[in-house]
Amino acid sequence: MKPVVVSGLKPSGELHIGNYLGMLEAAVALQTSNKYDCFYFIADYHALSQHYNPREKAEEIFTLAVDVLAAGLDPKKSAIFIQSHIPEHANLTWIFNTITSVGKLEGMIEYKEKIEEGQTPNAALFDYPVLMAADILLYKAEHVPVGEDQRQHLEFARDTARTFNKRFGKTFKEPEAILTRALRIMSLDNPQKKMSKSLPKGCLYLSDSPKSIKAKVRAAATDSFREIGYDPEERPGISNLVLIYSEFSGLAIPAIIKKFKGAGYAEFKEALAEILIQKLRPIQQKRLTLLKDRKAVMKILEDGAERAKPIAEKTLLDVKKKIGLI
Ligand code: AQP
Repeated sequence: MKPVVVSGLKPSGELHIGNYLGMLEAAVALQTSNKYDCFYFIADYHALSQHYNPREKAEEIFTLAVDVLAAGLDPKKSAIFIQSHIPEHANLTWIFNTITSVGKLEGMIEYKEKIEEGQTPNAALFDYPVLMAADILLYKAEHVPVGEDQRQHLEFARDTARTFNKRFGKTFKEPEAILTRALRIMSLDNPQKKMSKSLPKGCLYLSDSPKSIKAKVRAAATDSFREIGYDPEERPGISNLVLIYSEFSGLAIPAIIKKFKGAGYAEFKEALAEILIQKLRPIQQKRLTLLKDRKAVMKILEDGAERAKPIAEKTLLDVKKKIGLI
């Protein structure tokens, strides 16, 4: 059996380039390597932890499925499914809740950030890391491609595996992150914050039109220096743009700084917008085709759930035996 890779994306709005560079690109590369059994899911239960409109949720799930397929996830290589179609995710969460301390959950950075952003916390937002641990451990994942912002949650999943094994006997492997570049793409309008679906003003979406890309990049926050440079601490705005340029062009950061020596921010931003337009075009074209074929997309998700379900059921059965329910 190949090592297992698991990761998810929340249908809480359209995908942005932070989701793409932080997670999706790595997820596509892992499935393409043929070295892993990949499970990628649409984290609809996670999305319910934030304020939402029930009339929009089904559409957000569908659009996210379209986005991930357009970005390169391939149902022939990976199981792609909807989290809530496998109830074992929620069942295992409940069991993990019983071995999780409230104090540990209170220390989670993302939870604190969401409250600072003005979200009214509900128990699901608080419990988010436990559901994420269940998502990962249910499939006995060894690797989890996630952006840098999810590192603490992954550490939490590792702790959960350790605690469970210690109490009930060896059951889970401790998963590793695949964070080869530990990317954190910052918001375009406020580079102190990460680009986030819940802060739409700072997002550059995979679906943005060339006109919108140009306008967003032109308006992106920089600083009062004149030269293009890279110093995320002192100059977070321009550094974020240089990083995005590097990721989409494949050029190393020092090479970019050399290339734009003597150029102003306007010229650099123009070039960055062009690269983004070019690189996102094939994804957008595929996206338009998929949007017209709802039935095919939903079938992919059903087939993905069929593949994931027996594995999830087997793990939960084992867990129930270990904890004394069976
Ligand atoms: N700004 C980012 N830079 C790098 N990686 C990022 N990810 C998210 N934002 C960035 C990575 O994208 C993957 C999927 O994220 P998610 O949809 O499950 O939830 P999230 O991390 O909470 O993403 P958002 O955009 O910030 O959503 P909201 O605002 O709804 O909470 C994850 O692997 C994440 O690391």
